[in-house]
Amino acid sequence: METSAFSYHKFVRFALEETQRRTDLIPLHLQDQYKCMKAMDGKTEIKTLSFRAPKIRLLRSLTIEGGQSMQVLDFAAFPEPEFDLPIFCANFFTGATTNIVVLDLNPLHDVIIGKEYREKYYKSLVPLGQKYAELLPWGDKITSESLRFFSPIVIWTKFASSQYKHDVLYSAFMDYFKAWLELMDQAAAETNASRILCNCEAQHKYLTWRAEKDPGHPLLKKLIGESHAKDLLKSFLFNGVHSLGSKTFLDYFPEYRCEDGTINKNRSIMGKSFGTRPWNASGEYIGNTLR
Ligand code: BLA
Repeated sequence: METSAFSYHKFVRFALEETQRRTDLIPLHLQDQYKCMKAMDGKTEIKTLSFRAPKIRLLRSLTIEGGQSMQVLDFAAFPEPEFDLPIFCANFFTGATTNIVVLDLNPLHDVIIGKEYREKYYKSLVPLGQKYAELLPWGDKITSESLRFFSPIVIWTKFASSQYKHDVLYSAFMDYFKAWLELMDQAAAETNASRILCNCEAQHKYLTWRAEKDPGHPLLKKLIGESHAKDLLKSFLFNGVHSLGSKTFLDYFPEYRCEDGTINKNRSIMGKSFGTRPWNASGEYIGNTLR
């Protein structure tokens, strides 16, 4: 019998300790006013942390603790633009009845058409992905727009809260994060200016997408109100969206343009697809063509 609510804090503690063992974490104090805040319901607690390190532009974590009814972890690590490293991404939503999980090393560059980037970073990690894809099976149909940001080793899963899969999730999180740190350790800084620019733009496109369309926004707005939520998204969660590039959401994703020039409020234009994992056991893309 579980008496106390499950918490994601140990995930954060593990990640910070593990990073500290390998590099120098420097606190960033971004959004210190949100370090620990209460949601408008007076109960739910939101905590944030942010750091940088020599190869890491931003490592940040957001946890939401709402007792038995809700636990959320949003943990990410973004490389400095001199590195084409993937973006570490852990988004775990635990509600009273269901869990929604995305765990991935989100690719900075194409892994669907070409094989260069895929082989550089994912080839050796495919067995790890296979192991957890069996334990945490493909979660249901997903939007094509999200899939574009996922790698061959993405863990996309949903499970009932009664299934108690959190131990498996914790070990997946630890293994994926250690794999990311290993890649970071080995990464050499790019010196070619046009490649650095290309990394910068790819990261900016990713930030622009998530700052506008992440599925957690409505809940965040409900918890802390629209203006705090927007501020948290742009200056904390997806920090860099205003500094790494100057293109707008509609420059990157023109298909979202409405006739009056505003951004289509829908999260997806293409709709949901991919009822099964569109990557084979060698990490090759086997889904239909993505735009
Ligand atoms: C749902 N979160 C989802 C879903 C995905 C993600 C794929 C399923 C809904 C869908 O099919 O679109 C996560 N999607 C991602 C990630 C990327 C992506 C990580 O494209 C990266 C590129 N989730 C959070 C936070 C909250 C949260 C911070 O990360 C809450 C504050 C909640 N996620 C949340 C909720 C849902 C969800 C409530 C269900 C929403 C719905 O189905 O409409």
